[in-house]
Formats: sequence, C-alpha cells, structure tokens
Amino acid sequence: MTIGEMMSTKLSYFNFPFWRAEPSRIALHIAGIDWTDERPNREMFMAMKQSGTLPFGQLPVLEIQGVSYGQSNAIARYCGRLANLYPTDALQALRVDELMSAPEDLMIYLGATMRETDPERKLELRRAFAQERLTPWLVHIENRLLLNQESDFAVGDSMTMADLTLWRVIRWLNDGILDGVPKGIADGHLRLQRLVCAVEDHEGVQSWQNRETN
Ligand SMILES: N[C@@H](CCC(=O)N[C@@H](CS)C(=O)NCC(=O)O)C(=O)O
Repeated sequence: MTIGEMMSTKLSYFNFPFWRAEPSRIALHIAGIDWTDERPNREMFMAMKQSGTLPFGQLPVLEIQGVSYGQSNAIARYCGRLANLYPTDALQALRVDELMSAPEDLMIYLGATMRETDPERKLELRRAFAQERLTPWLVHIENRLLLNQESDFAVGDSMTMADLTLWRVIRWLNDGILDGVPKGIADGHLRLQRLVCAVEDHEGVQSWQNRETN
C-alpha cells in the first residue's frame, strides 16, 4: 500500500445524487477533509464487482486507508460523525437512525418495480407503489417530523444526516423522476416541505451544490 492509499478516504457511488450516497458526499464536504469523490460508470462498477473488492458486491463503498466499507447507512453515520451531523446523545441518535432507516422500507417495494421489464406492468406496479406504499409512508414521516418543535430540521435544532437522507429521498420521489410516481406526491406534507427548504438553505449544502467540479 502506498502512503497516499494509507491516508486516503474515497467514496464510490454512481454519478447521481441518490440518497444512498449523496448525504455522505455532502457530509465529507462539510467535514472539510481531503477525500476522493469516485463516480464509477456501469462498466467500472462491473469490474469492481468482479474483482471482489466490494464488501457486499454493491455501492456505495467508503475506502479509508486502503480498507473498504459497505452499507449506505453505516457509511452515512461515519461521515455524519466527521461533519458533526450525527448526534452524540444516544436518544437523539435513535431519532436520527429511525428516519435514516425508513427509506429502506420503500426500497423493498420499489426494487420489484425496477426489475420489471414490461413497460405497462412496470407502470402498474409503480402506481400501486405510489398509492399503497409511498402515500402512507409520507404520512408516517410527516407525523414523526411534527414531533420536533425545535427547528424545521428532523431532530433537534440543527441539520443531521436524517435531514440529508430524507431530502434526497423526497427530491427523488417528488420530482417526477420515477415513471408512475406522480410529481408533487409529497407537496401536501408541509412539515416535510419545510425540512426540504431548510436543507436547501443550509450553508454546507449550498457550498456543495455550488462547488467547482472539473
Ligand atoms: N444495503 C445496501 C444496498 C446497496 C445497493 O442496493 N446498491 C445498489 C445501488 S443503489 C447496487 O450496488 N446495485 C448493483 C448490484 O447490486 O449489483 C446499502 O445500504 O448500501
């Protein structure tokens, strides 16, 4: 291992701002550490997978000093700690974890719609997902957020990894990106909308979005 590899931190994920990796990218940016933002394409991902270096055969992967770690929420918590975006208090951390875990429930059902190859059947599955799974999920999230009176963020008075995660999930599901999931499906949830605005107004998030990429 070279000195560079020993000192390095590298986060690898596909080139889109998905909730499994973007919150960790932003946390590393806010932490101000030196890190590499690797964005493999499909071909590179297949090569990584075949080389056996991905701990769970999937992305995201965080490499620290030449050792790779998987599982998006574990990575997010680690990056969150570096950036002070994850509570030290156990109960506050439980509240953050609860909200960070919730998107996995959606992924169980969405996965089946992603794998469907027949376009009509895919749309049917997506509509059912939106109505039967996403709609009640949004109500649960809204109700959990209403418990926090301290700020527009999810837990306590400042931004945490729960906010970054929910923000990316909502942007993805609310912006008409997924065929069959109606654009604006979360618009009626005003507490959630306040969270989205608070995240987008956050200095660290703005600095990430305005960064120079070349
Ligand atoms: N439980 C894992 C799931 C990761 C996952 O599903 N990654 C997807 C991309 S979002 C992936 O690598 N898919 C390609 C594959 O499984 O071959 C985590 O939380 O990181």
